[in-house]
Amino acid sequence: MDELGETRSRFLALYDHLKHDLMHDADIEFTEEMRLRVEEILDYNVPRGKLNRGLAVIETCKALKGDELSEEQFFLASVLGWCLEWLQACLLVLDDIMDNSQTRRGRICWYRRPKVGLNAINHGILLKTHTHRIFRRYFREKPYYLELTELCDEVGYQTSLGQMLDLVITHEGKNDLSKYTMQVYRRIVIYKTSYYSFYLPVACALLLSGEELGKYNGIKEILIEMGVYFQVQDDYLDCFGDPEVAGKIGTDIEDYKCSWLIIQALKLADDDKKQILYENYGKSDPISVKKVKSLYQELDIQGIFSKYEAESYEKLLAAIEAQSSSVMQEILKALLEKIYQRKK
Ligand code: GPP
Ligand code: MG
Ligand code: MG
Ligand code: MG
Repeated sequence: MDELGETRSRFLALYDHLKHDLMHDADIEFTEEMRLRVEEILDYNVPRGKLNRGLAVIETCKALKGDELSEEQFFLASVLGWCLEWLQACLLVLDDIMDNSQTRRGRICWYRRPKVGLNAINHGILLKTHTHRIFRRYFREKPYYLELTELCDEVGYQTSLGQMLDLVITHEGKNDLSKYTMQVYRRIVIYKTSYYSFYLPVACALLLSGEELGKYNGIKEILIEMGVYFQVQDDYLDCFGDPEVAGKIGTDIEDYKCSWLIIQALKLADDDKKQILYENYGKSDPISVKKVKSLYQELDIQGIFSKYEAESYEKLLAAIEAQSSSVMQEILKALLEKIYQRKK
């Protein structure tokens, strides 16, 4: 097994331990029924993703140390990594309800499961409260506890505002599709995706390694741009990805989303094509969706995406190579390589 594969399996091995902690919390009088339900919620929603965010905490800690982590350091980095995966599970459970999605990670969305429905809102809240309990249990005595807690609260707040913007803009776009501009788009995705997906794992690893968040100038900006690139890919895959590979069926056209694709199409379309977009975007009937997709193809949005992907990669790489710390360069490059030309 290669090094990454080994890190992954050591990381995965900790999941049951954390789940066990939560199901046998001494402060709560669990019934067997409650335990089973919690276990079901966790097993369905927490461990089955790409684990990018969780693993990034461990990889970043390793790089900052410049050596293998001790057992204790690996354990703490993994606990923190799992907290980010728990947060991700919370966000996805709730996002799928708001986006009326069908599938996630290759299976039916949690809220669409029998006997779940809108109970999933509470399950999302439960998953979030779990992160606080895990934090308290393992980090309470640590010198960085307060800063870590505040960091996670701040990023949670930013993400929630980003999701709010995503939904508000969708509502506005319904009256006027021309509201969808790159400026608006960047604001949404920086808040809803970049902070928690890219800045948070690296910032967590810095605190865990006893370093200051502001130590490396300019990395926050790079991580935010990486998040924008990641969300553009997500928007592309929503329409042109293979649901079998991505594990989810796209909903952005039906949902009237301010997606990167519609912004590009609006920029290129002449009046006739714009008319087609205005008439068919945001409708859930398959014929309308097909018309929008055909128009994307006519406008060669796929070609424009490939160009964007190559340019973003080059720009990010140049910004990373301008970093004075070679360790930080290594960390950021690893993150970029993981997502470049991703299919899921
Ligand atoms: C990705 O948007 C953003 C999130 C998952 C953050 C959700 C934030 C909340 C506060 C619930 P997306 O809808 O494009 O993701 P996906 O394509 O995976 O559904
Ligand atoms: Mg969404
Ligand atoms: Mg969604
Ligand atoms: Mg999406």
